[in-house]
Amino acid sequence: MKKKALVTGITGQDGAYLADLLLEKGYEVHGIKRRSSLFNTDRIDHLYQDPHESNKNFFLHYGDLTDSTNLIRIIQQVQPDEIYNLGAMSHVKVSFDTPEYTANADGIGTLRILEAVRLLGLTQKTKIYQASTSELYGLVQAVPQSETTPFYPRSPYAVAKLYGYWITVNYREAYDMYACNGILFNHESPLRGETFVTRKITRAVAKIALNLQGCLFLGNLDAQRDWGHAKDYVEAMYLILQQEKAEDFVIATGVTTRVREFVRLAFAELGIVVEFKGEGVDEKGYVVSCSKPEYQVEIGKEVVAVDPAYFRPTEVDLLIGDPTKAQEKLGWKPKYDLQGLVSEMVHADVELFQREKLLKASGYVIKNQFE
Ligand code: NDP
Ligand code: GDR
Repeated sequence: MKKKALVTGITGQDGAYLADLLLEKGYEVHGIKRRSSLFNTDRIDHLYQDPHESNKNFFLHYGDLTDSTNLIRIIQQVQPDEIYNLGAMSHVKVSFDTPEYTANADGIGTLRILEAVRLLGLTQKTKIYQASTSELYGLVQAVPQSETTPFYPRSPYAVAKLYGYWITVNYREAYDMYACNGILFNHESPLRGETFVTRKITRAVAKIALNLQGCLFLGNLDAQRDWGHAKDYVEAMYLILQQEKAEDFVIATGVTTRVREFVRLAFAELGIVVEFKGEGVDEKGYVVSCSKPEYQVEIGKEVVAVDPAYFRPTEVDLLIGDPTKAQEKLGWKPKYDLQGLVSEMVHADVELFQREKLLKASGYVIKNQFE
């Protein structure tokens, strides 16, 4: 019998990589997708199977984490061996604009999954992975952050995820459920949402190099993040649910980098050297040299500037994770380093915008200006 996995947030960055991994491992994969007025399955379109095919192993169900009736219906129908709860309003800055919705989807949504499994009598069958986050650490208490570092959330998103974290621990202890938190530090990829800082940078660098954009406006250039690759991190999610005992794990690289440095590395990938001058809101990045003939950016051009609109009411200044427990108990080790991650993201975006440039030259309108 094939194992069955149910993935919420399957249309997101991690959902797409996890679906690939689980299908590779022979699982029958079920995903929950939200109804939207435009197609929202770009990241998983390659997994589409004709509904009339007999040997299907990939299924999508309409649903939403804010609606317990559909969660109960889908879980009853699928009877999953494993649930990966990746669905969330995952943008920290946006959570300040939509705090109540974020609490509902990210906090109570987690409770709805746990409670559905309990009500359906599946506590001894279904293992649950909860997508917890390094944002729980928030205001720095100690570094590097490990499973025992105290939490101090700094956004409506992080507070909602704090509820998700503890309700997962509580259901594990109260009902003897196999329910675990993966406390994952930032992880990125070419599939990363366009408004998260790394993807915003790699898209802009590609566009600037191809003369499709003038300047990149960013918020806090001093923030430090522990950035890994999503492909490595979904492997850890899977491993967390394969242990004998349900436990929580920090997943991180143990290396931290400032936003400013990520920008430098991304430009350098295309042979463009950028130097920063000035301080605070007046800080700017200028092109010093450009060594690759295919990317002609004017020397001295201002390519990065600060826009305070991107500042957050409360910021998380420094994240650096301690993955020792994951290394020792899960045998988890990332395959990508930061350089490899930056390189893959930048070149994927160059390819994307080279195609867009061709379309533009042929008279097509370029969409998606709202970043
Ligand atoms: P994305 O934003 O790329 O994906 C989020 C997914 O959740 C999308 O499929 C989205 O659907 C879905 N979703 C949003 N709201 C709801 C809802 N109300 N009901 C059902 N589904 C919903 O996030 P990532 O893939 O990057 O992250 C996956 C999970 O891991 C999230 O929970 C995130 O908070 C958490 N996390 C992420 C980290 C990271 O660095 N990437 C680090 C630590 C934790 P749609 O496509 O329709 O918008
Ligand atoms: P984060 O990721 O908030 O860490 O949450 P994001 O990429 O949005 O921000 C990282 C840091 O960069 C600074 N920053 C900017 N951020 C954005 N988005 N846009 C900008 O223009 C900009 N300029 C500077 C931010 O202030 C911040 O310090 C991500 C999400 O995936 C969460 O769901 C997840 O839980 C955490 O990572 C771990």
